[in-house]
Amino acid sequence: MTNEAIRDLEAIKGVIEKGRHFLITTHVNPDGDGIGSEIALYHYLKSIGKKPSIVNCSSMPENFRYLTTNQEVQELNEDDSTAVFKDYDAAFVLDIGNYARLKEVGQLIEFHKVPTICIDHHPKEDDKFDHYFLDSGASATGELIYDLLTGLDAELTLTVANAIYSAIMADTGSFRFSNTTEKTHRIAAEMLKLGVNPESVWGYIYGDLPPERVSLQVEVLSKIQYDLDGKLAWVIVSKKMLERAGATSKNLEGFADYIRNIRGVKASVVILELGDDLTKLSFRSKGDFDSNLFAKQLGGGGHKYASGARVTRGYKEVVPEMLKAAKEIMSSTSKN
Ligand SMILES: [Mn+2]
Repeated sequence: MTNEAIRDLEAIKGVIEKGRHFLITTHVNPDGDGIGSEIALYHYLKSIGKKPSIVNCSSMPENFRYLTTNQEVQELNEDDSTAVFKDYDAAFVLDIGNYARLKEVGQLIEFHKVPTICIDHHPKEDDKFDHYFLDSGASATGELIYDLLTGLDAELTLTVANAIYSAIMADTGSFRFSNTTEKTHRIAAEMLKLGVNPESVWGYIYGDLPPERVSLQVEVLSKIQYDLDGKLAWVIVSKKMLERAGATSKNLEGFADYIRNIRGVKASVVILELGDDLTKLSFRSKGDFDSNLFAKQLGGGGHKYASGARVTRGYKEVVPEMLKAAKEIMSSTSKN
């Protein structure tokens, strides 16, 4: 698969120069890359006298709260959304992959015809945005924020550096996934030069596990099932399991990565019960197995080794569909 890159630097520069009040947003259930990228862009826009607002369609993940000093990251508030959205000169949409993952924020952007700029490292799915700064070869959206800011001759502060470094750390599995490149490390090195402390960043993100997460992990790991000669490992996480552990779905972050690491496993799936007719799937893979194709078979998408899908059917119905898709992908890849 070849990488796709569109960098409308001049157009984006023009939008920033002309406007003042900018919306910054990312996908539903934001991750470290989305949040770190938002914070970095927010502080840059502030530093040049603009008025940025970060508004997401879901709440802030606890383990990235250290990147904020006050209420920089807000969750969409239904009451004032109409009044506020009318005033935006443009919206920066980060790390999105698929427009539907913007949920209500996406609908408001469309309704109020806010000009849009997409900054992303997912493959381009459509032409929904006015401008793009997109490179599917970048390890993280944080890497593209770095490119954008340096392209705009921004002076990178320690606050911005921490946010960019955290975004990249989150999406590269702490610099170990296949998306990690020489450039990723060069950017990271520059962030360290600006004063980022890698040990404390890692500690904030991964070294502060809530006990309920660990309880959930114990149960989830005990329920892993194997198929396709041990090449597929999958697990159902029911609402009851979350309740028993006192955990929420946010505590599942990283589980699919962990299960992929089992010897002989080529693909892992975490199947989360969201409702009677709503199931979320997280896919991870390695080698030839394409997670993006896997997710697409179930109406989702993502990257080659990490993807996801939300299906409007109960998990009992989804499991056989998932197994069928896995089998098809496995047999077509083993032929190559
Ligand atoms: Mn990302």
